[in-house]
Amino acid sequence: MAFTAFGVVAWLGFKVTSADNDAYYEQKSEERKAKVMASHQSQEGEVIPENSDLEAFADTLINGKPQITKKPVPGTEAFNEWMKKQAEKQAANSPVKPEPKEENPKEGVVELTLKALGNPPGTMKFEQADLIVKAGSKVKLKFENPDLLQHNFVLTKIGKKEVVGALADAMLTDPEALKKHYVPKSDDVIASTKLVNPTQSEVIEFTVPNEPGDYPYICTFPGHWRLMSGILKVTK
Ligand SMILES: [Cu+2]
Repeated sequence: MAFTAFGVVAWLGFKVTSADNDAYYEQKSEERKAKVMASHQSQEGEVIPENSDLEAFADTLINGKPQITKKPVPGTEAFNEWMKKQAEKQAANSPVKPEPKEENPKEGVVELTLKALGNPPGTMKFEQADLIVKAGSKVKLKFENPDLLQHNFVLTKIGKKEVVGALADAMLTDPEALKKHYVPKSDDVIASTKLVNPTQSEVIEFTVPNEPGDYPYICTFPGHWRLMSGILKVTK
């Protein structure tokens, strides 16, 4: 009996300590992330996105040729112009993010704008981590891509982010993948845009499901969805 009691106490002790450790490591990892971001931003000029390597690799696999970067050669007039533009973009993108606000569906179509994060380039994130809309609304969504990489927007059914993400990754071996804009053919996909090129945008219209809940949205360019995702919060 005493032995069992000791076992329970020891187990509880372990639980508490391990929870503390998790929080500690999470905090440490947040700090590390902040440091990395700060060091990126402190560098003059732009950081060459490591993730473009993945994209170039994917392109090589699919098209058999490496992707040609549009970045101008340093020292040229075009490069100075490009640097200026990047700096302006950085200034425009850094202010505080707007709070997501609930739209009123009763006035016809709800207009939403979702942006890929363009700064730092190649971050592979959406600027808005969530959007809020009422169940059954008609939505007109503008997806803007100010990033240097191609991205899309794919809305999935509740809890289907991983399923659709895995289907997207599997498209690396599909020779038709680019034609399909890397959008997997699946009943779990509710709405999607094409693959939107850098500095371009696309507007799509769709009807929000009637069932309230959290509907994940992801970019299905292979490898992006693990970082590049958000939640469409559907309310009653
Ligand atoms: Cu993407």
